[in-house]
Amino acid sequence: MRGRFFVLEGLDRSGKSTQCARLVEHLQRQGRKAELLRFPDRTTPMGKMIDSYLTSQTDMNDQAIHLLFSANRWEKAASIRQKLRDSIDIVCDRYAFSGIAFSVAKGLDYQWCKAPDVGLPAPDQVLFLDISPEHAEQRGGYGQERYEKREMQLKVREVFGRIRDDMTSAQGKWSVVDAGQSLEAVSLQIQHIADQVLIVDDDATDRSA
Ligand code: T5A
Ligand code: NA
Repeated sequence: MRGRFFVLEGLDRSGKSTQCARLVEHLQRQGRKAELLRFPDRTTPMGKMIDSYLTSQTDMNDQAIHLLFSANRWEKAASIRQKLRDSIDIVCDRYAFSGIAFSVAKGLDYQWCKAPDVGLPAPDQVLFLDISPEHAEQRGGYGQERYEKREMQLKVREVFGRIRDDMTSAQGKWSVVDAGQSLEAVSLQIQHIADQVLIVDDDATDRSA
């Protein structure tokens, strides 16, 4: 059976990384092969350029950094498809939705931003961790990276809403999770949604966004 592709999205500090790790454990407890993936993947040569941009060590044109984020996903596209064929579930910390949301929030054109990611493997389920920027700010480590400013986060949240409204069923399902709850409560909500995805009999391979 084909692996399932889960994507966690949300504002900065909404708890994505914490919940991705927990979802991988939840899947593995059920005897499934599950692996964690994250974007940006800062370990590749392109990822290192992205990291340098996010930590404000270098500046880059808005279009150029947008394409770099997308290229960083394309680097992994073939391996994602292969893992899904090999019955490995993938839990992914951010994906193309973040790519669109942050660049559009900066002022780039929505359709232009969507184009470079067209054709990437499509997730089965997007879990959007929703939190107000005010609440996210109270969590540890906030404010160190480039986009961690309230005005920017408010715009990003708005664009995520537009992406959700635009999404077709072939591009995956989108569920909103209240990320302002306790760690445990958020995990339970995510696990419940994930379990629904596991029981759907879908052996289609190579679904594309
Ligand atoms: N970006 C990304 C683009 O512009 N284009 C793209 O294409 C992509 C892929 C870096 C930036 O890049 C942008 C978006 C980002 O601005 P990143 O590396 O994913 O992306 O970095 P962040 O999103 O900033 O990741 P964070 O680590 O800040 O946030 P997380 O993963 O959402 O949060 P997490 O799990 O690390 O938790 C943060 C803190 O809150 C606590 C945790 O213990 C931790 O201290 N916490 C909770 N506290 C109370 N209650 C809960 N329920 C909690 N859940 C977590
Ligand atoms: Na994170």
